[in-house]
Amino acid sequence: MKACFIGLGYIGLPTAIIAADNGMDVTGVDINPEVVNSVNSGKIHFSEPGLEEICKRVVSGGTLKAFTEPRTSDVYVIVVPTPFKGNHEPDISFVESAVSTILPYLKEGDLCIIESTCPVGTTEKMAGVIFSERPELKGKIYLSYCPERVLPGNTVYELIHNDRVIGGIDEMASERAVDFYSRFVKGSLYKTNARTAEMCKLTENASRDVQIAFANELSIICEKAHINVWELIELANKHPRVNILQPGSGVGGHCIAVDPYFITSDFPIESQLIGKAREINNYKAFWCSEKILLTMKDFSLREGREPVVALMGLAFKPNIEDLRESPAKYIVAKVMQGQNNADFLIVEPNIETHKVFKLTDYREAYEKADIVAFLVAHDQFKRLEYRDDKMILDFCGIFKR
Ligand code: SAJ
Repeated sequence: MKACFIGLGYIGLPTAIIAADNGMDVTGVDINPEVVNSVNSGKIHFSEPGLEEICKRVVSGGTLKAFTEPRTSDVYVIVVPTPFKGNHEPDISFVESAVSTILPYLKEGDLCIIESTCPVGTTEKMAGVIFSERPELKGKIYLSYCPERVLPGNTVYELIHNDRVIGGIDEMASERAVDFYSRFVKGSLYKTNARTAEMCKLTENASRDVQIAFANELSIICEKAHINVWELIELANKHPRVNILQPGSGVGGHCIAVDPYFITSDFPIESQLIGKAREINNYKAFWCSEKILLTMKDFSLREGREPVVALMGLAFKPNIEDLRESPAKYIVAKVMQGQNNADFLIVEPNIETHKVFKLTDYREAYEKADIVAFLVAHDQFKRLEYRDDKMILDFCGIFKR
């Protein structure tokens, strides 16, 4: 079976690699020639444990080849980004242009899959585009929506073992997509229609966002009520039917901080809770920055000098190097704005350098700082000893005090 993956990013490239490793003849397509060259030399352009090894194997074995244009295949998988515009409206232009690049290659019997996170109705809309340009293919090709669910950092395992939801525009399209994924997925494959599969992806991430918002709201209440939120959540979770997530400095990344807007933008009146959760999680980052600024002001008034402030973490979540939509990065930028006299030590142990911030070793920053704000719960930070002589703002539960 020949498969052509359009988009060689965080999801498209790993999926193409795993498909190629399971006997498929795979073409990877990306508009960026640097990505194409790096894949053809067996390298991946982001960090993902265990992936490069498999990439080298499939490239040297000839089952994965990358190009800037598609090649004729039996299956086309669209895995391109769907960001949002300034007003939080989804931008599906990359999906639209991916569909137009494969249009000339489509032939009777082909399967076309959209994996990109999309607003409800996108697959039907793309079917409309395909059949208006190529009416002779109506009823002769198969179109499905099959979202991914992998957690960055654990992609190789989860791509193979996670269950998947598969939504065809008709029963036959679902069947064909199940056949395709069953060649490399060991998890269960659940069939549904395209609209439900699109909504399922958005629901999963919106559900996590709402649950994190609950924890973040609790943390703000507890601060005012002089209650340790970490102890509170641990105790509440002893109830057999309660499972509260952990508060942090906000919600980031390219999925959970983005996908709920695909619901709120299409259903603004109906999605009250989902919209509020987004607001709470965004507000949490602002609240953390205000706490740091207030603590700095108190310090200067008391000590008669500007404090040394360690800002611990820039990544969007623990133990990764990914800074996309990171609340920690937002907090650092916000706190440093206009504070020209303060001495800031910025820490991110998972990256070597940053184009804007000068980075300091986490132990050195902790040692030198008067105020320490923990923004991301990296494992390295958890190895530090609690120090009474510092003002510690523990937004992500490093010491849970
Ligand atoms: N976070 C908290 N408290 C928690 C858990 C997470 O504040 O208790 C924060 C993290 O620090 C981070 C954000 O939430 O800023 C998102 O992190 P995450 O680990 O919850 O999720 P992602 O964005 O890495 O991956 C999510 C996953 N979706 C769900 O868990 C429902 C993943 O399975 C999806 O494949 C991925 O989105 C995606 O691509 O959509």
